[in-house]
Amino acid sequence: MTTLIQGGQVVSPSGAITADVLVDGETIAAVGAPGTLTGDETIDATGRYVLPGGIDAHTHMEMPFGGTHSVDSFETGTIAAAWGGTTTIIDFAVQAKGTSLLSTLDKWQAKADGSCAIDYGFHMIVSDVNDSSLKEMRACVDGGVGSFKMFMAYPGVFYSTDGEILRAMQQAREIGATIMMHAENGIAIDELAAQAVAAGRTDPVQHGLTRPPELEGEATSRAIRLAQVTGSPLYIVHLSAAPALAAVAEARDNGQNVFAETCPQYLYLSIEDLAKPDFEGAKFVASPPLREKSHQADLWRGLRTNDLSVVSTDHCPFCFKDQKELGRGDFRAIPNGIPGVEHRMDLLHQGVVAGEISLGRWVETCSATPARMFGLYPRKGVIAAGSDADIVVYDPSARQTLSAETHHMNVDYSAYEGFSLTGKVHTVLSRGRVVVSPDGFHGSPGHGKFLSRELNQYLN
Ligand code: DUC
Ligand code: ZN
Ligand code: ZN
Ligand code: ZN
Repeated sequence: MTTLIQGGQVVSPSGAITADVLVDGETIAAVGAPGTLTGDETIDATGRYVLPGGIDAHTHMEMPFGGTHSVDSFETGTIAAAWGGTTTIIDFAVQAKGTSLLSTLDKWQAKADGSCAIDYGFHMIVSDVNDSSLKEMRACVDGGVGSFKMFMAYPGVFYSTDGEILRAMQQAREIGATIMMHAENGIAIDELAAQAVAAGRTDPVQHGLTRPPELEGEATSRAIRLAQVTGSPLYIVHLSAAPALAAVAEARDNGQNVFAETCPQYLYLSIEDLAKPDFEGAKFVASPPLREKSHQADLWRGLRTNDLSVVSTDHCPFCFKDQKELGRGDFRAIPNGIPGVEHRMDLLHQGVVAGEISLGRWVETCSATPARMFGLYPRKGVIAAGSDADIVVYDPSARQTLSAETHHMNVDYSAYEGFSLTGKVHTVLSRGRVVVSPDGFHGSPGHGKFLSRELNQYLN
């Protein structure tokens, strides 16, 4: 069975061209001038964009955190992703201290296998650096998991010392893997947070005030120096603040293999949301925290200059009612995370509408670059003959209002409640199958396949 996507503007990092796209089975058979191809069925894309499916390289489905777990399962989370034009997620397998990387990977594979509505891969969170974990990193790479997240925050939980980070980076350098870093100085932050609680300052906004931008900048610089000494590629996750961006830009100017992502929440939300009364600020607790609005212009500039090369969501949903509640009276116990996997493509499209980024840059940061960064290109991230038919037909002029009433994520609030947006997903194909159309969802759990990834395709 072939499907012709007709008359749309096919968007790539270099811009848009009017072209028809022929899908045959699970892959793209041809991209041709309008009217030159025929198919058994057609999808009318006139007046719409035709995009490579979004790749969200940072999600947390069913993630254990602070005695609870994020509320989207691999099933509900990937269905929500599909609704929003994301056709691949890369989630994180989380090593618990005292356990092995390979058993961790097995555990996460078992959660995702048969549950995902779209294709998925994994990064590995390394929280126990020892000889056997370091050795297992190579087996992870061989199993298609070539990126390892470490934490400079959360002492006693995920935290690694500089020495441990150094050892993991030496191994990453050896095997060609990329170290992903949560760069916040957790030792200093925990002290500031303890001081706040001791002084009776326990509201959600304290989460932001005790994690200042300077301590993200400091940790980012330190991670960059450790990467420089070891020669390891480094990818800074969820970059939120101007000092961290400055450190990344300097390292990149020096030719170091340093990359960074930001997330929609840092572009659109701020510490003012964290300061909302009646504990509502808890909805916006994530780490790094939401910043003063003044950082947003820097982040948009970073997206234009490629010092920020990827936009991911860090989707990590906790319900307001029964989970965020855990931190009433002590902000340190609020589970860290904001839901967002469904709205990344739409929110970044607002940047196109506002003239912050180009159409090509939208597709590049949300699909093409994450594909290359995490070894999925050209199978994913591009509309070209031979690539998987992961395709989004996007209506750039449709209007929508975001709300927990209408979203598909399994969480009881929206961080973007009432946001009025221009642009909306029209049709989504996942490996050739129409999973979303204007009349609803047509996918199924288990359609999504595990993606064994190559190494970072940007390494020099
Ligand atoms: N970092 C993440 O990337 N996700 C959830 C919590 C955190 O600190
Ligand atoms: Zn993190
Ligand atoms: Zn995360
Ligand atoms: Zn709940």
